[in-house]
Amino acid sequence: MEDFHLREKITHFDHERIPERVVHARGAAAHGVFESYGTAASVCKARFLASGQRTDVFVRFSTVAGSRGSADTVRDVRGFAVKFYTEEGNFDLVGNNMPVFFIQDGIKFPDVIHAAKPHPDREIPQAQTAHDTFWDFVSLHTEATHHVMWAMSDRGIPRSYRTMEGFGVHTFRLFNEAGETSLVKFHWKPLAGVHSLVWEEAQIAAGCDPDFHRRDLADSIEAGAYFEYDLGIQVMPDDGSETFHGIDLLDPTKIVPEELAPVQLIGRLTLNRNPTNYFAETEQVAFHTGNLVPGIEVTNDPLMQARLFSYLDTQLTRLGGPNFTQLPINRPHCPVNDMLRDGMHQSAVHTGVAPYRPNSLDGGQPLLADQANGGYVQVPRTVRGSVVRAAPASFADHYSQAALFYSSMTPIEQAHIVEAFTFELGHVYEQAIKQRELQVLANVNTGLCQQVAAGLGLPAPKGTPIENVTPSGALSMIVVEPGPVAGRRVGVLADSGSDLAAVNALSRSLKRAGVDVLVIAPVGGVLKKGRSSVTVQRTSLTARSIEFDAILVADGTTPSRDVKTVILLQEAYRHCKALGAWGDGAAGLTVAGIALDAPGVYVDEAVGKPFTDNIIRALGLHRSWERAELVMESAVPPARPDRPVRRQARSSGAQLRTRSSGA
Ligand code: HDE
Repeated sequence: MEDFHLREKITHFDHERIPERVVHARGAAAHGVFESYGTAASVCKARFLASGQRTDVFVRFSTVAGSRGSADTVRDVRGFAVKFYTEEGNFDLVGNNMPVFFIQDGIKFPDVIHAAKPHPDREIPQAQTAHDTFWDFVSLHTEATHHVMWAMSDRGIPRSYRTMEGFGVHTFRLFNEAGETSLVKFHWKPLAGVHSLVWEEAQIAAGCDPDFHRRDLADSIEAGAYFEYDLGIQVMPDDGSETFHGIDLLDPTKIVPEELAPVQLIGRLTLNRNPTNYFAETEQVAFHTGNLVPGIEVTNDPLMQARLFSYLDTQLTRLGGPNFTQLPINRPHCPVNDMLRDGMHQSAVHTGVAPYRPNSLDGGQPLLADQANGGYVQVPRTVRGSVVRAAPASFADHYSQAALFYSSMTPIEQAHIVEAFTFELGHVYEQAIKQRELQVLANVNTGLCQQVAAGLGLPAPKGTPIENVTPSGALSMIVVEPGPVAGRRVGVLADSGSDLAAVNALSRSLKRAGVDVLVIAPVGGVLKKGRSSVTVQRTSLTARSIEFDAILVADGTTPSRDVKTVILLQEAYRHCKALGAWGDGAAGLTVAGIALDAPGVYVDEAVGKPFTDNIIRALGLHRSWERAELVMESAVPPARPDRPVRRQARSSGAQLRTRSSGA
């Protein structure tokens, strides 16, 4: 014990942990910059929204239910929390990747979270809602219905943080220099488009690479492939009614369809720097919905009001006292002159003798934070009515927007929703809970209820779904025109017999479009042929289909019967990803049982412009959804080991060319 080095080291080690966040414990973050277009200046006086302003930001993405070590790709809501270090102080936009919430009143937050978290007796299941307590709660608490539709949709399993929308959820009140107010909803629109995983990929990733999203964020930024989003606002008049087209703007279970109030873009967020230290930055960052700057106010949404209390309060336990705002990641990037003093972990050395106001001893400093001194002052407004614990009548509508959401989905997205409900309820033990949730679904959409009931083997109850819902096209994630491809990843199967010059040429031309090419070979090392060589980045043992948006087989590659390679190709096929080959590489697809004329399969003679154009177009469409029907017909494409595998002779392009190459 006299060895004080030992004692210091062990003592410090003993106290290295702090409590994880009670929700959103699992997260990953990045630094970046926000550049304002100036287009919001007419509705908001916040200086960081003036034209051309550049503001430092720190963004933390998260899942909600899982603990800090849980997997990234579980079905869950994703947090999208942005801290703007503006010259007027910090503005935190603490949003999610879904525009609505489970509850209308903050007092119910512990209820919904307790229901979603693992069962208190066995502490299982981790990071998922496929269990009795969650469905018990939401089937009884029908205001969650709209949010549950989002969570069961593909939005619950994003492909990447890069391809995820963000929403402020609540309605905010903005005001301009003249003091004119507007009601506003915030949106983040990813430049890479909105895309998700398919459920099987999410499950595979949770096992093979639980850091799937975190790795993607860090690797991409390191490679200079930054994540970009536009910030947009829907602007509604602040006419005293706090409604818009009959939608209660203070109800966080409701959206305003973009067709009614278009999203106007006001600035660009670019995530361009990884944190230096996970604990110091990502873990210790403390977001707070009350971090607002002049020009931005909250509204009387009862969910938001409760958040204003919770985000400050929770840090007292998590970060050990009231001075967490002084931590480097939380500290505003502008001067701070407040009268908060002392307390645990005080790191500021305050000067002066008069931390009170009014004072004469410190020259009257700090000044009153009023309008004249650039302080934060709310726009006055009149409030009338009785104070009661009750929800307004409009909050009683729990189904109309759930129905709107479901009817806005394409058939494949609806099929995924049916599958998700059936999967989740299939994990519920209590029959009464399943039946109750089916009753909820019956009030949303009869077809949805019937299909889920059929999957569960239960009778479909009758409900009273709202007829004649007007769908909102903006809610679907399926694109008909190819979107951007930067940040996508293509795997190329090759070996020492492959045409490596073509692999390099392909790699170069896809790289120009921002697409990364990784070579997958039977074993690691460097492949050499003639004067060409390529470095192997994945082997048949380390490659899993989940990390690739397309998989190609190089000309000259020996068709592999190796089960890992066959699974790699078949998974990509099942997940409707682009597949392709050039030259006799096509035999590699055939041996895996993949029909060369299936949708989204691109075969050509050589790596030329038509081939790379096809691949880029396919990546831009994200998936070849036309294949989904074939996949459903035969869950696994029939492998044909009985057929002798012959290396295909170089055949004419006409024979091999695929549909979308123009044949
Ligand atoms: Fe949160 N939420 N929340 N929340 N929330 C937290 O704050 C809370 C809500 C959201 O990356 C906690 O610092 C209550 C809505 C994100 O660090 C806690 C209510 C939305 C993050 C908390 C809500 C969110 C949090 C846990 C209902 C979307 C992660 C640790 C009244 C608009 C921030 C912490 C990060 C984190 C409370 C509802 C988003 C306990 C009481 C609605 C993205 O304070």
